[in-house]
Amino acid sequence: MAGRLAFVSLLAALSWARGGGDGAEWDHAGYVLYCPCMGRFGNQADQFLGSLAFARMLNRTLAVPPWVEYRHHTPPYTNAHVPYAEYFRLEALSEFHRIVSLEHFMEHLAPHHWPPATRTAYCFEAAATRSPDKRSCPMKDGNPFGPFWDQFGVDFVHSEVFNSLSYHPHSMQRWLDKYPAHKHPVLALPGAPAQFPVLPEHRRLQRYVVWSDKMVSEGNRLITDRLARPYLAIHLRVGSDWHNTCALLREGKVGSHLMASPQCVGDDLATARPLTMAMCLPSVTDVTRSVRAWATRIGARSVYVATDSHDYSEEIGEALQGQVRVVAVKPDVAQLDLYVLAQADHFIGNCVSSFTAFVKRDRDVHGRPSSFFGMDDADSARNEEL
Ligand code: GFB
Repeated sequence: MAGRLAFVSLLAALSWARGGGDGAEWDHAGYVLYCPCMGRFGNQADQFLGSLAFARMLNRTLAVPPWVEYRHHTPPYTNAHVPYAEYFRLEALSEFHRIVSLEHFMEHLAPHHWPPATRTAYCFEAAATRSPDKRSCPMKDGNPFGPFWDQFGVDFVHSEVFNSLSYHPHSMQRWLDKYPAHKHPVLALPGAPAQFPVLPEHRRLQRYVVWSDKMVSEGNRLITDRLARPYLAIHLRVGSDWHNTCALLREGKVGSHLMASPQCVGDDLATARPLTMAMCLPSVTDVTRSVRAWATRIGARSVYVATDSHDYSEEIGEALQGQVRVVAVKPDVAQLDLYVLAQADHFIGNCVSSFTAFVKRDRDVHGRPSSFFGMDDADSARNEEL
């Protein structure tokens, strides 16, 4: 079976290399274009999986957008648009569905097949009502929308407004009837045609999100140079924006489902377990307790801390009585943290964060174990050690 899978992958790679999947030719089944205009990396990655499923549902090629990275605090303060292939292998996606990078689409296909006078935007009526004339899709209003399309020199000259469609599979036939590819070859959308958080059935698509060679080599170098296996990795989402997010929970303004929390509490709200503050914003005591329990359980020789703010490395070091190396690199490229978290012998993440969710899905694909701050399993590990 493994041999057959390898053979199928090889065929896919060869077809890609020959041009069968590199988007060199126009796809008469049409294209889906969108701006990943909601949230930061983890949010964009969640919605990317749904967008991939949406493109496949409509049998259109997905123009894979660059990641939008916000540089609010570092010069030049404008958004960076980082090609998908910088972090992940484009060709791995084509094992699931036809894709082309948006950069390739704009450079090689758009000049001939999607010339400026034909550029139509497609959006929900609710979005159009926010525009001055109440009838145009607000494709370029504000940041990140305007800069995203401006990087490709795209302006939209028409709008197609819809209201009785959704991105869910039960709308598939209505999409096909309303926007057949021969009349509407390029569906350009203001945001991802996907839900946040990712739908349970789309989580498995993470297996097609495969790290680029560059990330593998940089990540492995970091692991070899700085860590000793077995290593425990943790994600601390504790910065000021996160305090504001978790305040919604503390004040009872949200229930169990808060951003990526279905990954912990369950997808069905009716049966979801309660979401607690320790799951959203673990205290330093919660963190050191879980780290100590899991470090003991796996015999960790080092602990890798990825964080958006404090790394608590002093407190963690003390809790481990100086026996285990505690490493917090704080790399400029957040994806390097994601890579190292994904490779750990055990991972403890934050229930509510989609940054953690990316790691959890990646680890699930490779059968690596994960747990979450504030949940029982860390405590039960601790109890086993007592
Ligand atoms: O990835 P993300 O959507 O996860 O956004 P959430 C959080 C961003 O913060 C990441 C940085 O993309 C990183 O840029 N960040 C967080 C980190 N944790 C780490 C870390 O451990 N290491 C490094 N290097 N960087 C949502 C946001 O965040 O939270 C929304 O997408 C909003 O825009 C909401 O801010 C409150 O799901 O955690």
